[in-house]
Amino acid sequence: MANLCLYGWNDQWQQQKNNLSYTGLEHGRIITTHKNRYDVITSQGVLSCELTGNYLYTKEPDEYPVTGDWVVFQQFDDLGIIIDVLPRINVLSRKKSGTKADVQHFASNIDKAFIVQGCDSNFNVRRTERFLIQVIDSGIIPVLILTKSDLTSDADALKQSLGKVAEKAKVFITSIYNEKSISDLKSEINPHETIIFIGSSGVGKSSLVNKLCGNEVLGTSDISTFTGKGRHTSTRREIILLESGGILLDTPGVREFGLAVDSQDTIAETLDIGQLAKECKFHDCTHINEPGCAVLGAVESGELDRGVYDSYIKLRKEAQYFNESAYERRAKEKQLSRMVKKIVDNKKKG
Ligand SMILES: Nc1nc2c(ncn2[C@@H]2O[C@H](COP(=O)(O)OP(=O)(O)OP(=O)(O)O)[C@@H](O)[C@H]2O)c(=O)[nH]1
Ligand SMILES: [Mg+2]
Ligand SMILES: [Zn+2]
Repeated sequence: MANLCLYGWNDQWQQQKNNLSYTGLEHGRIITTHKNRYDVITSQGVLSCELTGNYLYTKEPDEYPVTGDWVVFQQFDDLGIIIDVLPRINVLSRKKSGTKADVQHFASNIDKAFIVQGCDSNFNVRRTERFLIQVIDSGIIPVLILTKSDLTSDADALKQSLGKVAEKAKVFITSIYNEKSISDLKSEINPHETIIFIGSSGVGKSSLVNKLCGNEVLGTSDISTFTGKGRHTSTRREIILLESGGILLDTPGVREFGLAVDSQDTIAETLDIGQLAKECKFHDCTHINEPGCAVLGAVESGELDRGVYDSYIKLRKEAQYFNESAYERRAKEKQLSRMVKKIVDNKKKG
């Protein structure tokens, strides 16, 4: 028997289930996602589940359930059939690599995102900004973790180099060889909170999860940390419980983290440009070449770091492109479904 409260089930979820009149069905949380199957933790233990055919054919792949979702299901022998997904509190996504505007959801119903970076050659301020923007845009509390601190003589300098971005989140400097750093990080995890670990491959996400749990629940790579090069060791997203309470969601590292944000405001706010922009002469200033632009003025005076400004322009362009392409794609999809409907209707008539 599994106590689903340990996995985050509470009165609000029960209410959601009741509102949708699913009281007669069992519920559970997706702890691992495979290609066409889901491992769901239920009150009876882990059950392998599939989607109903109706779900598969009437929904877009980006509407399929993800790790972290609460689902209602019906059990047939040792297989569960997922009937529906309870409305998500939030979902963490990115732009699918190699596409213009396809969204890939990482996981849902997350309280905090631990954004992990190595204090070795992996460290990259621009990458941190990306992760931070996406996390904040999804309504998730970000936490920055600079790990492998044993590999540098000055982790504080790295933290300093994050500039104002470091003010948007708590920052932890950790090493799996420093117990105190691990227990400090653990104190950030409250019982019933779902924590997702994100970051490039090989930064040490699974190693941190193992250390926090106090045993080797996840496989980690044994590649030379000297080169700092990662190979994907974790291949799927999975949920692990902390004995002291807390739900940890490990993810495989990503090579590329494309933004999938709806609002450009999050980019400006996260990079601390929002306030400055209010002082520009023109309310629709693009901060590229307008006279009286407070943002450009701040770059000139050194108040705003040029690297942050360049990053802002680049990420804003990326988000704009993503949104325009997503809009075009949706319009094409609508057109296609209208065509299909017409054909079906004509067939019925004929
Ligand atoms: N020196 C040092 N090495 C570490 C630390 N944490 C992890 N490592 C090493 O870094 C390598 C990668 O660690 P993983 O935990 O597998 O990294 P990951 O982020 O889960 O990687 P993917 O699953 O591929 O995304 C392993 O060789 C770990 O032993 C640390 O704090 N210090
Ligand atoms: Mg891993
Ligand atoms: Zn401006």
